[in-house]
Amino acid sequence: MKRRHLTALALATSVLLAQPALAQDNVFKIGLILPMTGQQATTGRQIEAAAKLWMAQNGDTVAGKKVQLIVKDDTSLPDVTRRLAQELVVNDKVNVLAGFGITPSAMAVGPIATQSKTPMVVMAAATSSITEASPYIVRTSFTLPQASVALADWAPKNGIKRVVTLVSDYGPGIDAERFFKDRMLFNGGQVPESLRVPLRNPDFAPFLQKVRDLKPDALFVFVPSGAGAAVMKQFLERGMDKVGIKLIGTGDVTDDDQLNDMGDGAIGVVTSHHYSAYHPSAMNKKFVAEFGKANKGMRPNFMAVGGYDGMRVIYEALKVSKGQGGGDALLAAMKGQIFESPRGPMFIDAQTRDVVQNIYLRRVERKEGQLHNVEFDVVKDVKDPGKAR
Ligand code: VNL
Repeated sequence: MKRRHLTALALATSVLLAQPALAQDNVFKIGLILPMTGQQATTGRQIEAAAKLWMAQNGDTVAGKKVQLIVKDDTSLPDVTRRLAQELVVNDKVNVLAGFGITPSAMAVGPIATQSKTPMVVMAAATSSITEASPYIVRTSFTLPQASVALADWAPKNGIKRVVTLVSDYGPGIDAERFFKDRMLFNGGQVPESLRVPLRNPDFAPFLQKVRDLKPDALFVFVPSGAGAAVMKQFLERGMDKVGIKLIGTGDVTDDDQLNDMGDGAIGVVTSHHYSAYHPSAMNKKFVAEFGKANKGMRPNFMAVGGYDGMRVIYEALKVSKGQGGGDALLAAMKGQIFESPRGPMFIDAQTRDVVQNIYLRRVERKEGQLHNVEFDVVKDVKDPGKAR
């Protein structure tokens, strides 16, 4: 009697325990770690909005599972990113880690992805070497070498032979500086000076004064998304354009999130990048319109498209692996994906897990009353040149 009672109790307990586990099995969790506050908050806001748009357009049930997005704010501090990733893996048992606004945050999480065999989709950070921080990393943003080389090919052919570089002093800036400079020299150009500004609270004034004294044909700039408007403002205030110095850079500086507020001084700035909100495809027009409608008219920037395509890669991998086989099956199904993105054609190289995509040359123009990055040339299917070194 006593024994039967115990068995019944044990049975009841195991059923109780099994229930949440069963429910858990039918949920697919994406831990989205982003800078939602602080200096890089625009990146978090753009990517979160894009991920939510993707889910609104494509539903939240994939392969019979309910997709749950868990957004965490790392304030762009890598120690916080690491702690949040740990909690998401251990406590929330997320199936995928995603987001990563800046390189140090992505680097901090690589070992956690490897140890827990959790695919990690890098939607923003863009230093070439990030994909080497874990075999579980897949990237849907871009790399700075990828974006910089095209501009160093364009510049000398267009009367810009002497260029001073000015970059944020960390991973992506150092990549941009090195690949832009090497390619300029290869093309017979000159880079008389390379300047680096701190990532946190940069003051561009003393650097711009130095550039003014050097009087190059152009100043090449890389600063992370969100910092471009400050560079543009100080560049114009110091009258750099008036003394004949052009501003060029990767598209981070004429970021679509800020460009329209930069004023007519931005007109004519040439940049190279993988995404413009003005990209003339049907898919992009729909993306921009629906993104704006869902977010009080906000214009998507290259961060948004990295988040949107990252969600595509995750959804497709879940579909193909049918939610079976855990992180390894999911990762395998992310590799080699090829699809049309609002940016244009896009490919996740199965060997490098990095993005292969078109890089466009664009010039800021006023179109339909708004400032836009208008594409005027394209280098097709660019692989990250950083991987060959
Ligand atoms: C990074 C690269 C961040 C490019 C960015 O904006 C950017 C990075 C926040 O790798 O840290 O535009």
